[in-house]
Amino acid sequence: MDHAADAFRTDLMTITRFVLNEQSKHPESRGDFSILLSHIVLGCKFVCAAVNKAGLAKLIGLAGETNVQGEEQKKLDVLSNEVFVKALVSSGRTCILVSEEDEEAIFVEPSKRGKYCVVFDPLDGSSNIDCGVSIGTIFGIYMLKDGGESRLEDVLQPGKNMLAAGYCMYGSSCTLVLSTGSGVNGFTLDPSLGEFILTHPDIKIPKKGKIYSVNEGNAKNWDGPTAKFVEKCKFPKDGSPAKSLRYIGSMVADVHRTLLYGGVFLYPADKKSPNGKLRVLYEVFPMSFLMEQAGGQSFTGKERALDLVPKKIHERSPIFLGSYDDVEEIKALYAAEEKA
Ligand code: AFP
Repeated sequence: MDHAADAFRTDLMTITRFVLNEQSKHPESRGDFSILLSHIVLGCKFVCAAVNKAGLAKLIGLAGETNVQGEEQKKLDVLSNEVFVKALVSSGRTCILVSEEDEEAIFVEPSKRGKYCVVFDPLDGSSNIDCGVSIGTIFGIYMLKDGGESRLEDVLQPGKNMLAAGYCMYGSSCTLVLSTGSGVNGFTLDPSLGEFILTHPDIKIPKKGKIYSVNEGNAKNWDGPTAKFVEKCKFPKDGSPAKSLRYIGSMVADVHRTLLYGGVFLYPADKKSPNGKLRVLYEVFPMSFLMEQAGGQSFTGKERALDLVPKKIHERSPIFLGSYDDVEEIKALYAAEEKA
């Protein structure tokens, strides 16, 4: 990409224009999906502004709050959730919402009801807020199964049934990465315009990567295949160079780097957490959807992640996702263990 030329571009592909272009490929479309996405984009802009202000408010004590350790973090979690719930309900296009912040699913009242179900984590990685590390919003969208009454089963669908998934990363810039099922595109918020501009068209993850990303502090509790894979990353026996370790502890940031640079991100099962830590509906599924759409893979240790059928809305699953060849190696290690 020619960045110098880009800085003076006058023909900007905003996310709205991009989504409307996609919509025009489906003449039967009534624009409901585009409206829903525009409300998600609004939520992302709001949270981005709030995240940016949070640090400043703390620094100069503007928030009108006492500067108690952790208070800002809690507030931002709750605020982000409120913003997304309100933005989604007011779109008039949703029927069920599942948020990481709410124990129960939200069933939208009939007068505001639409046909889409949205699962989301409004502010993932929130333990990183206080030190200014990148955090993000993750979302996935399903269609109501049979168009009738909405039921919990409508959000307990395998990830492969998602119509779209994405995340917004609040980092050194605000980046929204989206897939509506035909590739992955990344948009960066131009604060002077207040618009997300297409900056990363058609993202493809490298087939093999040089980075592995995992919380190695859990290593003593890992199962055999995970331990073997990480050992191979550090001490390859085939003459290939060792992989570098990068771990932020904020899934959006770790997955974003993996998507752009290649490699593998894992949050495996361990003896203490047999199902891992990450939540199926609003962490594992959206990120797996994006990985596959970018040419990578996603695996739970047993199956393709997107084939999983969740039984509960806050269910967890182990996850290995990233470059095609790297995940293939992990799959081979699990297959070998099962055979043995
Ligand atoms: P928090 O929202 O509590 O910070 O958790 C973040 C997260 O769900 C995900 O974003 C990270 O990948 C993962 O947890 C990090 O977990 P560990 O701290 O156990 O490594």
